[in-house]
Amino acid sequence: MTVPEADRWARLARSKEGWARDGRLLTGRRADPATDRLPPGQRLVRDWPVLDLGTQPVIPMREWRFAAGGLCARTISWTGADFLKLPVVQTMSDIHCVTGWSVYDNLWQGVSGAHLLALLRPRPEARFAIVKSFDSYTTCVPIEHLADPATLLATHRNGEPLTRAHGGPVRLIVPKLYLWKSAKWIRQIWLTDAGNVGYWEARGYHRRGDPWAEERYGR
Ligand SMILES: Nc1nc2c(c(=O)[nH]1)N[C@H]1C(S)=C(S)[C@@H](COP(=O)(O)O)O[C@H]1N2
Ligand SMILES: [Mo]
Repeated sequence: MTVPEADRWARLARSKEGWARDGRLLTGRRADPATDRLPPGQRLVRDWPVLDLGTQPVIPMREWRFAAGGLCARTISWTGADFLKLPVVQTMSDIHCVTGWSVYDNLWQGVSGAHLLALLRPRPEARFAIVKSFDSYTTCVPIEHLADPATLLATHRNGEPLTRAHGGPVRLIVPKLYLWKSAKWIRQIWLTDAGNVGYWEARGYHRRGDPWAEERYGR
């Protein structure tokens, strides 16, 4: 990354902190996913933007390592080869970024969050998944959203492997929450009893982040 690019990313991160203080894009409306396709304050875009903290790690699948555990019966440690042996599913969903853009009709392919949870066997007190990435990004996802049938540890979009810029080789896709929960380049998922742990959550963003309830900021 060049210096001007690094500055641009640093400025974006700072303005996003300001948005949480100012309540940017809040409409005060609630929308119903059954009847309204676009959540309040969102606009549809055609091309999928790239948004991150400016460091895009290079991880070939053969070097990818992943761990999961925490408040559950099992601990998991996968290589890329282990991951590629898991059952694959496809889901179609829309994505909604808290900066205001939405992209419709993404066909995702990967391992379901529900399958990961079935392997882990969470304890009853597990309420959040703390997700860590290779760029040291973190976020928290309520466990019921990890279990949601639309949630994937995704490797492909629209039949193509995820590019590095979009989080390949493996990223989380949690389409029913704002896209900052969909961590790119995932390396760890840890089940805990408390949320609000994460890069944006520590900077004023919501612990759940439901676009239909406009949970952009706050707890
Ligand atoms: N590892 C990692 N994951 C991340 C981020 C990041 O900086 N690092 N940014 C989040 C934010 S704020 C958004 S909007 C989406 C953007 O994903 P995209 O670049 O594929 O559109 O990734 C999310 N996941
Ligand atoms: Mo975002």
